Amino acid sequence: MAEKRTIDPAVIEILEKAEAEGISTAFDRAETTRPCPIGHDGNCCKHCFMGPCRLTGKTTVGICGATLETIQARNLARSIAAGAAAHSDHGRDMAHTLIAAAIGEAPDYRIKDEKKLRGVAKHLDVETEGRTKEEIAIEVGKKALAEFGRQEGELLYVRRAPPKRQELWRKLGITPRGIDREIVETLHRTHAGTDQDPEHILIHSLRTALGDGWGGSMLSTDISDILFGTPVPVAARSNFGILREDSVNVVVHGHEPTLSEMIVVAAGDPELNEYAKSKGAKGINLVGICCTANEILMRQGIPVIGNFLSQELAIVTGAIDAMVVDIQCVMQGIQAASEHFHTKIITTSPKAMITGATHIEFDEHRALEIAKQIIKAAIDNFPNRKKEKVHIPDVVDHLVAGFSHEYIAYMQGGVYRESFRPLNDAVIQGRIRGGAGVVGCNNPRVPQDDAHIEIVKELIRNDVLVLTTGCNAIACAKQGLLTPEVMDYAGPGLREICQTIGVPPVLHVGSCVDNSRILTILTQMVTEGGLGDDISDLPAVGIAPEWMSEKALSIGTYFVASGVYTIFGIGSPVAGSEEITRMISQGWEEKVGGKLEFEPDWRKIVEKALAHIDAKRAALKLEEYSPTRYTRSTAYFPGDYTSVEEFKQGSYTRSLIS
Ligand code: MSK
Repeated sequence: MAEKRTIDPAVIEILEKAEAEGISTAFDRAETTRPCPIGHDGNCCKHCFMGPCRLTGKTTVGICGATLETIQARNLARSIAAGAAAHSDHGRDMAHTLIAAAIGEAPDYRIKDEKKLRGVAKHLDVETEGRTKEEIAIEVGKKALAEFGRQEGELLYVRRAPPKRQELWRKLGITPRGIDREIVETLHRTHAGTDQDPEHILIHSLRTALGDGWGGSMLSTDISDILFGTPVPVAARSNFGILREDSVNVVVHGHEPTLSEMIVVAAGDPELNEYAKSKGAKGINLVGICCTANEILMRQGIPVIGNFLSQELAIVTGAIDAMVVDIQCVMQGIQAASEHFHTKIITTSPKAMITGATHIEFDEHRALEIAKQIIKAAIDNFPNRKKEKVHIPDVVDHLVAGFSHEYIAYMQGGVYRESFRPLNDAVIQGRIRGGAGVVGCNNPRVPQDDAHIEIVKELIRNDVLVLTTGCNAIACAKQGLLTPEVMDYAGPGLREICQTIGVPPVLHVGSCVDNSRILTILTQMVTEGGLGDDISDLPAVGIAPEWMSEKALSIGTYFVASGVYTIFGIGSPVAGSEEITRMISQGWEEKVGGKLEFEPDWRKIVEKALAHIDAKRAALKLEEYSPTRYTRSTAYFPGDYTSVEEFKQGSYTRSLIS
């Protein structure tokens, strides 16, 4: 039943098409592939070849004597390190591109945001006085690269955190020394026969993840803004209805904006559009999936077809002439799906190939030339499209994206008085109850987008301002939650503030690496004053309703290490150990003020989030939040239910968007 697999009507239509045509998707495979219960709960160790050791039944230690807790800690630490590596390697490539652009070796790129460049230079101790932007950019790029390979001292960006947080990290010895160094040390510590103390292993995970959040990811965001522009609000469209029967449809999928930004330029090339016409198409229609979509959506308003679980289904429409992929979150299943149609899968990263796909390697030194070659390959494939195999669901949603932290500060005071004062005051007064970063992937173990949307709706209904990234942002886009119209459904206090400032109650702040923007926003709120002196004082939470990737674990861990209570949906990778579960929740909370929990029920996630926000408000001695204070009506609970009790009893039906 397609309806049980997703809440997205377009996905339902295409799932039915896939089923009718016998095409396997991740939704099918999730049903036929049962998770291994031992590995699922983190009870399996395969770090050496004496095993794999499965700790189940009477087996309580591995062959080497490793306890369940040590095995669990090793598994989790390795996942966090892999996630940190993925984000950070992305950041490293951005730094290389910046240098290449500045020295003239990547002539298709230029420094678009000089103001941001100068701001970043300051953070990296790069002199700006009397220097050209290219000179500054070269040194910024080199300093950024040095942060990856730094062996001693502290990452320079750590100074961007509130002073109290920095002190805490120093006291605990978890200030990251170098981005790569902490990742490598995790791999070393978790090698057979090295670090055998679970708490000791996991404290290093905090350090590794901090190297991602305040290092690799933050550098990636900053350099992307320098090269491609710092996002400002932009209107766009989403979902499958953005595909066009009469045009060459090119999908970009993956994560790095270096490629997708150049594909945007190539798709607008008049000669290539003429060439498309010569092949019988009306033009070139460029759309995105996953976070590369978020990158070009945030800066260019390029429409987004869907999130992680929509990638194979885009191909099943039969209307995609080329799917151009780079790194991360690209399912190998797209190749098998493409073999049922004319779709060309084009891999582009020197780090990532797919057997059977066409590889056109991207090189930033010849960026536009290669991007044009890719678009030409898509155009050449257009005549192979079989009309009778095409079905494009007529579903389109509208959205506003582009809320960089710079814009959020600007919108609260303009160029001369930009600040976080209005937002902080609204929180202090209780108009806004608190804030939530709702982020992360899709996971076919649960209905696509359901928890994403329900959680966001409940939060805004309860006057919680939502910052969204990644696949949650795309889920929100597809359900109309990124439009000003959604204001009617926000709680009265939040609505009042959003209307005054002129923003929706759900702010799209970017891609996975842009979760670092949320760290910056939290820091800006602390710096503004009135809400404590550390991130852990803020009435704020982090939520990843449908997480699946190791990157999500790294993000969650750096949020925790920064002082944020973070709740993941789906289930726990350490469910097999009560001790490790306690260590990363209460244990980490005692150390860093943030904790990591896994809660499959979205209703409980909302309850926990609101309870935490209220507890933080009480600790700050702010007025108790009252949903009725700023309204004369019952608008607090529009839709099908009228009270918190009704909501808690689960008698809620979806009415907000439909
Ligand atoms: S793309 S990491 S599925 S958010 Fe960044 Fe989406 Fe998760 Fe990938």
